[in-house]
Amino acid sequence: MRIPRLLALAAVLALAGALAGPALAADDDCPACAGYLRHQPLTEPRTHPSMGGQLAVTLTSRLTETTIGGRPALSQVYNGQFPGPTLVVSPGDTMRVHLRNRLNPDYLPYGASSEDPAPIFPGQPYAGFTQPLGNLTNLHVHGMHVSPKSPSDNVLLSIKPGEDYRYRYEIPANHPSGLFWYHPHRHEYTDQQVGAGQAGMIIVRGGLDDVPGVGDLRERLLVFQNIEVKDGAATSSQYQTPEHRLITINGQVQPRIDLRPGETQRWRIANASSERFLSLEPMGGVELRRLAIDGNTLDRPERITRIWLSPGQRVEVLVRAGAEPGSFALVQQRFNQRPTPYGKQPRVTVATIRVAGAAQEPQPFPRVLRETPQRDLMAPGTEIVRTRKVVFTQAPPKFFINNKRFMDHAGHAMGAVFDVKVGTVEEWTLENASPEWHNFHIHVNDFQVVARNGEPVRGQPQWFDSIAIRPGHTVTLRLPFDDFDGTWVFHCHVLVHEDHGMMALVQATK
Ligand SMILES: [Cu+2]
Repeated sequence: MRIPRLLALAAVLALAGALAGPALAADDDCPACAGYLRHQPLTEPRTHPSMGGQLAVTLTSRLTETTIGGRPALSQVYNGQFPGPTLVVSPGDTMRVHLRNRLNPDYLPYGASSEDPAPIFPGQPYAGFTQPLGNLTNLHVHGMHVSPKSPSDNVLLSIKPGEDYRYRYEIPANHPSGLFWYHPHRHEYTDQQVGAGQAGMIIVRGGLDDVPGVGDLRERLLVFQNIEVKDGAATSSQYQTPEHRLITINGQVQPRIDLRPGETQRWRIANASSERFLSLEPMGGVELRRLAIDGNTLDRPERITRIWLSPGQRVEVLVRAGAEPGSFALVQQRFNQRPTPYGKQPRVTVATIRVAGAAQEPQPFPRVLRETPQRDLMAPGTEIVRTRKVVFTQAPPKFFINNKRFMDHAGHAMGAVFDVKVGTVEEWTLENASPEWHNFHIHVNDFQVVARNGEPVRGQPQWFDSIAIRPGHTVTLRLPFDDFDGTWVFHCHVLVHEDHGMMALVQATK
């Protein structure tokens, strides 16, 4: 092992030297990246495609040696992979996931609450947070419109170490096509498990795949995660110090993404980090058009210069290279997530876009992406049966929705409960009455954003499953409760907040 790794490192250093120039100077902005294998061509997670309407996969949750940035690292992942495998299905399919919990049985037992003083990483910068290492787990299919009842997407399940659970998801025939993902959702332990790398993508075929000028392009998948590796072991992002904040793409550190001059590629991009907001910007070389958000295909492509992804969100973009060859940094822009020194995220280079090789004739961007326009709950005649307020407040390490905390699985203090009727539409105004960013995410049904700070949204309908709320701001949504009854959750997708109480229940009846 040692010699090939040294050779690989030498090759990388040589390559980095060859590519060094003004466009690449910015990649010195990542002290945490030093020592990892960098500038390697982007690779992608392995895929498990459905056949004949069926997909059956096994996901084993285990603390094991995986590879991060070309180096071995001990972490809790699925099937030894960081990130986990990509599941590819079609609307109408049955997706079976055999989840095997092989997490360490010596971790703290069921019932250990978030308030138990068990600091596991000494000197952690976000004082006041304590989390027992959790060996209970479950699975959530993020963004998917499937039943919330067992054996489908019931995130209130708690699967013990050594036990197995067989999920079965019936994907509706009219399910949207696009990028979704899976991750653990066991309250109290979600942050540490997702933060350790337990995440994988779900691609639902169709939609954009059939649009000329999109479906025929070279396709790439970029899964962003954030992680810290200390002494060969991964820890959750919340414990990171600035010099250790590593943003990986498909488990690689600062990979190289190749395009030919004039070429257009279709990138599916996911923010699978546990708490990091992404504001990505290419430093020249390419033009961007946004095609879809959170698995919702837009009516028309939108010109963008930055790719904004709050935790849990996905986006699809067309990336068209200019005529001039060169190397261009893809940077994560500076972002102030919290009013603490630790909350200031510095600008950092996350990848290199290399435009090289034989030129292609640039193709025009498509004008229309859908045969039928998106549903619009701002249209006249939309009946709103109820309006509500959803207020996000905090007194770290306690986090609240409407002054209530979601506490534990033993039935104690389960947070606010919203009773809704299947087949109706409600309007909720989210208010962030705290000094840091939050990110509202709801299961089962997506929502349309209709106003920001009371100002109506203009342009084509904007559908999401997760939406960021800036401190002191409001976002107004219209939510349809289609098809499914049962109990599910909405919460902040900054997962350390969710684990510390910022979650509430929806109870939908027919
Ligand atoms: Cu939050």
